[in-house]
Amino acid sequence: MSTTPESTILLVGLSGTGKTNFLVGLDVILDDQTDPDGLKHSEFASDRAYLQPLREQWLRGEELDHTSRQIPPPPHQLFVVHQASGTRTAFHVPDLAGESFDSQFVTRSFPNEFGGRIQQSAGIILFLHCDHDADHALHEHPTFADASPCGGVALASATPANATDWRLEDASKQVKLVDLLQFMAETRAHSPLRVAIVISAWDLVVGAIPALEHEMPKDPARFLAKRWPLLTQFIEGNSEGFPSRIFGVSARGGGSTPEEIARLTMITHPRERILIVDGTERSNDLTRPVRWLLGLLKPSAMPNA
Ligand SMILES: Nc1nc2c(ncn2[C@@H]2O[C@H](COP(=O)(O)OP(=O)(O)O)[C@@H](O)[C@H]2O)c(=O)[nH]1
Ligand SMILES: [Mg+2]
Repeated sequence: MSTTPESTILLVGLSGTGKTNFLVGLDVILDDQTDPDGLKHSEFASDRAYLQPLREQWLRGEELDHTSRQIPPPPHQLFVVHQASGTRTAFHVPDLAGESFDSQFVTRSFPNEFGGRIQQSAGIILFLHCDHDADHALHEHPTFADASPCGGVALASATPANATDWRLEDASKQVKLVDLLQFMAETRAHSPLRVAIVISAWDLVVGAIPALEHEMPKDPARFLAKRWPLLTQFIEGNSEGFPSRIFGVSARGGGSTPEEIARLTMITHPRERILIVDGTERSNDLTRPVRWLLGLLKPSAMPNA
């Protein structure tokens, strides 16, 4: 049995992208792992003051409390064993509020502590919510269009009325994320950063009507390429600096209407609420992205085939 040094895995994503639900779902799976190649809890962290109440909310099907930016939760520590190889490891998973990542775009800085974590981390899990728009709504400022029927004459008066209303924080989500990745690469002095991309609330994609298949492809890599093209091109064009793998994840298992909550709480084994799609593999083993980041995922499992 080997023990690897403690690592840090960062959960990165803008607000409301499924980070906290993932952390809780991961904790549930670590307790009830059915994949012989998956990770399991080897022991509990002595301090579960952050995770335990959230887990209880999750089990009751409730919406989880919003992660506070003012009082950042302590980085949660997980002790795991990889049953197949006998490797034991521990890692810190800080669950930061999405606003911390939003504000990086505006202030052009990270808290020092976060910079240190980026340098040490084994990799990041980058979260996108399947229902969020990567871009601005098109034609948000239609005054940019040439309104003059006779061409050119009206150019001087075509100053967009709303241009001054635009603020840096209004930049599109995929621009913010590409900027964030560039910041992280610089912080790490350009040593490669493994990025597990998680598209969350995947149950919504699975349940989408066939007519939406073109807009919401059911393969996570195709979904990313379709809905987040700038981010996809950035990651693909910089694959040496950002080795990546794409996952579709339903960590909560469904919505938050009373009917959905009733359905979720009736499921006998809570782990069965969870779905992860990794290429052609479907399971509820949320440790897959973590295993990939730690180099413990079998190479035979081809990504996004
Ligand atoms: N349908 C569905 N919604 C989810 C899932 N995971 C998270 N959500 C919703 O996405 C929103 C943000 O989730 P949360 O984990 O708090 O995101 P965070 O702000 O990144 O920590 C909440 O309204 C969740 O209910 C899921 O698996 N399925
Ligand atoms: Mg959160």
